[in-house]
Order: sequence, then structure tokens, then C-alpha cells
Amino acid sequence: MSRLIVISNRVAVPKGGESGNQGGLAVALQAALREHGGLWFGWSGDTVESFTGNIHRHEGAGVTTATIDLEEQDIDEYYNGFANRTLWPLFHYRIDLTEFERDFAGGYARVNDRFADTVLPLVGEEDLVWVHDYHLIPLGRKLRERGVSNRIGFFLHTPWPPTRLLTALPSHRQLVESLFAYDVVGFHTADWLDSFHHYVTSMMGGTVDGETVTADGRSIRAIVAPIGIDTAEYEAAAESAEARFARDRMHMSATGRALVVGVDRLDYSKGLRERFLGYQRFLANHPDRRGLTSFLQIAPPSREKVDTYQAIRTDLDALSGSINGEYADIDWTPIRYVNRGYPREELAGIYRSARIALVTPLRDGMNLVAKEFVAAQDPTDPGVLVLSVFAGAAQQMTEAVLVNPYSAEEMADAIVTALAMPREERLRRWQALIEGVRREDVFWWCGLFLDALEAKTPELV
Ligand code: GDG
Repeated sequence: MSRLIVISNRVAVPKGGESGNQGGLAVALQAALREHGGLWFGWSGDTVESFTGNIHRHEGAGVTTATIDLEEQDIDEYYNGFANRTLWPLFHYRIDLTEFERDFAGGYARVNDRFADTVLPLVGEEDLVWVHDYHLIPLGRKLRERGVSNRIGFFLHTPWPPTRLLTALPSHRQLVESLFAYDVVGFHTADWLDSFHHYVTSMMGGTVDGETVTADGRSIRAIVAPIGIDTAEYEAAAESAEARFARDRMHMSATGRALVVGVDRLDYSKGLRERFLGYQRFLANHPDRRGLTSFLQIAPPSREKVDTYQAIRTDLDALSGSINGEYADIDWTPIRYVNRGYPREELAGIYRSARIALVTPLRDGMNLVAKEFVAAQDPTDPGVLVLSVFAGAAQQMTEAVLVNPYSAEEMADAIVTALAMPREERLRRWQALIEGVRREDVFWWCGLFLDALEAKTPELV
């Protein structure tokens, strides 16, 4: 079996035992690394005065990680710049928030070069290389330029934007061309893959034949591989003592009220403002139901160095405050809005305590919270998932109550529908959802991608 080299912006260093308290992606990649051998390479999270290319190796729980430090300027231009001020908003259809700075593009190219230079000596002849996400799109090409002829795959965790949006990026052609250095390129959904096909056929004169996409004399395999969660582990987490404790805390804090919950990184793509407005509309339209629900939004801050993320925080502080000011009573707070994270077990308990989850991003590659909520439910009395049609997850999770998050009315109606939903219907929907979440878990996803990567390359044309 070939060794595996996983490359991503950040690396999850295994903590002690099997899974520690890590996300499903980290757990699945570590499992694949244990099986194949190899290593996980990326940025350490630390900065240095001047780039050295020194590699910090770490061995633990059967997994080797190798990390490098970057310069402050790299982080400004590559991470906070091109990745999170240019590509992230553009890939989430937010051209209004997209910043086009030449320095960012320069920093992006420089850091991808630095990744390529430092990982190069670590790549053995037969190794499979798996590059992750929008931070590192050009890396495959940079490795090819350095003579790497191994099989290299790329997986995009975000949406792939429509051609008409993508072409606003001055270097769009170069960015897409660099994907043709990979053997396999994976997307979460058929929608994102369709947009990619559209660009290739309309802008590059390329062709699509099944999974084979050809342009500029090079064929790659472009596949749909929807990511899942570590479902068995999540179901167990929801039964843990910590989960039970969190569930009891939730119930005690809202006796007799139906709990509504949202859990998201504080990010404009997650549709928090629209969700708050939808809940406000629900309160406005249904005076009889005020006081009978309690909405908890957990939103740990992220990317705080990027201005838009500071702005969204200020905006949501004001909006939650004004909704509470308008509707709260002496013994009832309509929205509890919490800017901190909780350990996974506690989160699983919070999910289980809830009658409704609002997972309503404006645009999301997949969205794992939707799957975690389903996995955490009590199989005899499950809650209802209200899911945005614009989350990649909606393409698999069709038994959720699907909503258009831009419509406050639809969101308000969905809350009413979910609150009134008879147990039988909740059970039926949940049964269908959990079967999918169990079947297509994160290990299935990892296997799907690696099988494609290990398979023979479509003939070069
Ligand atoms: C990107 C794509 C795609 C959140 N708060 C807490 C906490 N979380 C965890 C959730 C979940 C994860 O963070 C968030 O995953 P998402 O999928 O919702 O979103 P992104 O971070 O934007 O991830 C996305 C994903 O990559 C995978 O491909 O699905 O579309 O944007 O696991 O539970 N975890 C803990 N405490 C918190 O307070 N422990």
C-alpha cells in the first residue's frame, strides 16, 4: 500500500488516545494515515521573523505530523489575505466582500512555493499526495514544477462558485489551470462540480466525459465526494456523562420551553443575521408562542484579524440585543447568543436537548453541524433539523425541513412547522436522515477519495 502525504493549511496534531477531542475530518485523516503510513504536513500556526523552512516533526498516536512556521507577512497576505479576504468570500458568492489586492496574490503564490519547497524532500516515490482546500489550490502545480510525478489529489471543502462570479478574480484562469496539475479533484456536491464543469467548458474550451475533465491537453478526474462525520463516535458522545450534564443544564435553564439551537463559527457565510431575523419574524407573527421557545446560538469567533469578521460580530451583538430588548420578559430571554466554543461532548448534549436545530447558511460547502445534530438525537424522540437549501448537506439530507435562509417568513414558518411536528413524522424523517449520516460517514468519504486517487489515471490526451 502506498504511503499517504496529507497537506493542509493547518495540521491537527493527534492528542493522546484514539480521537481526543478533535473534529471528524482530523479523526478520519489520522485513521487513513495510520493505515497507510506517511505524514500530515502544514503550517504550525506559529510565525517567525524570517522564513527558515525548518520542519517540526511530531509523532503521536501512530501519526507523524510535519509543520513549518511562516512569516507575519505570509500570514497577512496568504492566510488573512488571499485565502480569507479573496477566495473565501468569492467562493461563498460574496463578491461584495471580496478584496482584490495584488499583494495578497503574491503572498498566496509565495506561501504555496514555500509549502512545495519544504514538503518536497518528504515525498517518497510511491506516495499518494492529498492536498486540502482553497488555501493550497496551486500546490499541485508547484509540486509538478519541482518534478513530482506522484499521484496528487485535491479536495475543496468550500463551494465552487459560478463562472460569472469566479471571473471577477483577475487570476481566475491561472487558478483553474492549476487544478489540472492534480490527478483527482473532489467536491462535496454535484452543484459545485457542475460549476467547475461550466468554467472548464465555457472558459477553457475543455470537455467533460463522465468523471474525466479535459482541458489544455491534460485530463483529470473530477468527482463528488460528500464529507461525513465520525457518526459512531458522535452517537457515543451524545450518550456520555458530559453530554447528559449539558442536556440537563439546558433543560433546567428553559423548563417547559422548546429549545431551538444553532452552532456555527462566527462567519457571514453561516447566515446568522438572517437566522436572527427569521426568529424575530417568528416571534412577531406568533405572539401566542412567545415565551414558549428559547433560542440558543453558539458562535465561537473565527478569523478575527479580518475586518468583515469584526463587523459581523458587532452587527450580531446589536441585533440579538435589540430582539431581546423588544421581546424579552422578566423570566424569559428570547435569544441566548454565546461567543464561545464548547467541548464536543457538551455540544452533543446541547444538540440532544433541542427540539429544533437551525442550520441556515447562505452558502456552505457541506455543513457538518447538520449531520452532528442528527447523530446526537434521542432515537425515541428526535428533534427536527431545519436546513438551508444552500448548504451542500441539503443535497443528501432531503428529509430535513428545507428553507430559503434569505426569507424571514419561510424561516418563521419552518420553526412553526417543526414545533408542531408530530412525533411520528419526526421519527420518520430522523430515521431516513440518520441512515444516510451513518452510511456516508467520514471514513466512507475518505475511502471514496483515496480509492479514486489510487485508481489508474485517465489516459493523458
Ligand atoms: C468547512 C466548510 C464543510 C463549531 N462550534 C463548536 C464546534 N464547532 C464545530 C462543529 C463542526 C465544525 O466546527 C464546523 O463545521 P462546518 O462544516 O459547519 O463548517 P466550517 O468550519 O465552515 O468547515 C464546510 C467543512 O469544512 C468540512 O468539509 O462542511 O462547508 O465551510 O464540526 O461541531 N466544535 C466544538 N465546540 C464548538 O463550540 N467542539
